[in-house]
Amino acid sequence: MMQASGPSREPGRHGYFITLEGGEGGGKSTQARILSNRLAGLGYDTLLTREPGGSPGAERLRDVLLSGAVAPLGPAAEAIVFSAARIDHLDKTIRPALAQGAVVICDRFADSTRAYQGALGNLDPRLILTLEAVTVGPTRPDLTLVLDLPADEGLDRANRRRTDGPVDRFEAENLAFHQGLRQTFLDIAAAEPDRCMVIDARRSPEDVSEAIWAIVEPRLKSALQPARGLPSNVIPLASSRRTPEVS
Ligand code: Z5A
Repeated sequence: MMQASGPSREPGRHGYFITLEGGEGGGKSTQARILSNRLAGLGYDTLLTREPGGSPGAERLRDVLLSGAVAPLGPAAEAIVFSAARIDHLDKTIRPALAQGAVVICDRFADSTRAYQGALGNLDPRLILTLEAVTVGPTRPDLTLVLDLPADEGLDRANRRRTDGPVDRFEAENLAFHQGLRQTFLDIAAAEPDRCMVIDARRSPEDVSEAIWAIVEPRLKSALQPARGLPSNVIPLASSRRTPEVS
């Protein structure tokens, strides 16, 4: 069990919160898995999770969102449903794990709402900021890894991965949408350079994972130190867990 240090952390957060973001097919799920396995191998408590989803209630909303059933209601409605899923995910999965000292690795999070529904959906930024304040509050990621590659390469990868299933609601958008998405994630990273690191995702999975490790390792070392003792109400976690949906 590790314990977080640092002056400006969320009260009760003893772990470390890492999110992976970016456009389609950038390798987020692949890299989230590699990072989680690497950290678990080093003895870190890790929790690998994803959005939309990551808790039973949020997984049900995931099915609805990716089916496209909410799309006709417009981007504001979609942003609200993604946020509803996030509330459940944070309450049931992320915050308890952070309170217990885990490294939480989440495949997509609130930056995806900013990008997909906010920028690409032309929503008033004040709505996105308000939703984020209500849903995420102080549980902001410590580190966000933005996996960046040209939109056409990402779509090619996603197409190759798909065997015979249908495209989901977002994969079905055109190339211009995905190019705008890439730029939006780069803009988010530029606006928050302390939190966000952009990774060139055109390289091999092994090279990308080494680039990620070079960023994560020193940050974790300075943020987490061995716990001196756990409060009596904290149950130590197994060394590595995944929300069932990403197992
Ligand atoms: N969404 C939203 O609109 N608002 C929100 O608030 C949130 C989400 C949270 C979730 O879809 C959708 O919800 C998503 C945004 C929207 N849009 N879409 N579509 P999802 O969870 O089903 O999938 P995704 O998050 O979009 O994942 P992805 O972009 O499709 O893939 P990825 O995770 O980035 O990549 P991957 O699955 O690891 O790899 C893709 C393929 O490339 C696979 O065959 C790999 O073997 C291959 N790969 C991976 N890395 C490499 C490298 N380095 N080289 C070559 N090939 C590679």
